[in-house]
Amino acid sequence: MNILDTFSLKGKIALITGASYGIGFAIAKSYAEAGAIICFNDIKQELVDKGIAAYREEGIKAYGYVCDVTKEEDVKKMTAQIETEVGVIDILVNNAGIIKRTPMLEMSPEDFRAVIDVDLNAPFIVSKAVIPGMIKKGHGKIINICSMMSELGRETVSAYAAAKGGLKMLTKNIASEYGEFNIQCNGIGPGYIETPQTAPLRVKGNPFNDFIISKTPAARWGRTEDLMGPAVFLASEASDFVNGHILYVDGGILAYIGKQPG
Ligand code: NAP
Ligand code: GCO
Repeated sequence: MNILDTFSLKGKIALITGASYGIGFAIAKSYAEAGAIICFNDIKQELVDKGIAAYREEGIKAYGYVCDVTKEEDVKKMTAQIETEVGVIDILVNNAGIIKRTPMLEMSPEDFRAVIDVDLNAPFIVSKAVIPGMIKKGHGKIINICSMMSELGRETVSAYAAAKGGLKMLTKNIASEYGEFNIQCNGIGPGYIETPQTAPLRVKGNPFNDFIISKTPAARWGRTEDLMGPAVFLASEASDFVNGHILYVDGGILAYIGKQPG
């Protein structure tokens, strides 16, 4: 087999959570280009409809589902619907996520819990719903969208960092527990990427914008396109012996102390 064939996702059924736009949409697009059948969800019907239209504009017939990934019954129903309408899921990307930027002492336990619920509990819930089908099929790929905050902290993102740090370890645990069933579970740790989630950080004059550029050897914000190749690699046979790994796609932030003054 030609080495490039091992990167093909032809005929694979992929579920990308929270993928009406942003990073999830870009990953879904790359999977479609690699031959996969795309399933995605969002919380609101209007967003699912917008997502289906956006995929159609890219020439992709995507299957969209309204589902709050924090609700196990919703997730079980969506998984069963996909298995009936499309087929058993081969590739799961736990992408759906939220962030609340509040100094910890001002953050309510409810807000802290809300972030943990979407960013950590939901990947557990969705993976739990999808793994049995992967075991029956004899293979599966789970990719968890981690973060720089799986490794680093910063002011105002205590809940998000706790969730993404936990997601790194959940990734390693799923890899450990289900590797024997030919299921590989890995993470992607995006750097600072231009999406709606980081839009507040990129507004003109926000010093954080220049700070991130000074901390990134690539000297730029990441683009969702930068994640497409790594995501295809981790979803394909090319990574069948990669398991429990977090692949940081960050332009070098984690390797760099930051631009020297002067
Ligand atoms: P985004 O633009 O805010 O999109 C997040 C998506 O998740 C939206 O479609 C959102 O739907 C959906 N979502 C949120 N809560 C949900 C729930 N309970 N059930 C179902 N869907 C839900 O975020 P993004 O920047 O694309 O980030 C995607 C993932 O990458 C997140 O896990 C984020 O933590 C991670 N990440 C982002 C960056 C970055 O720099 N952007 C870097 C590292 C990691 P609604 O629109 O309905 O809320
Ligand atoms: C923030 C940003 C980051 C990015 C990303 C970095 O407020 O620091 O939102 O958390 O979203 O997770 O990898």
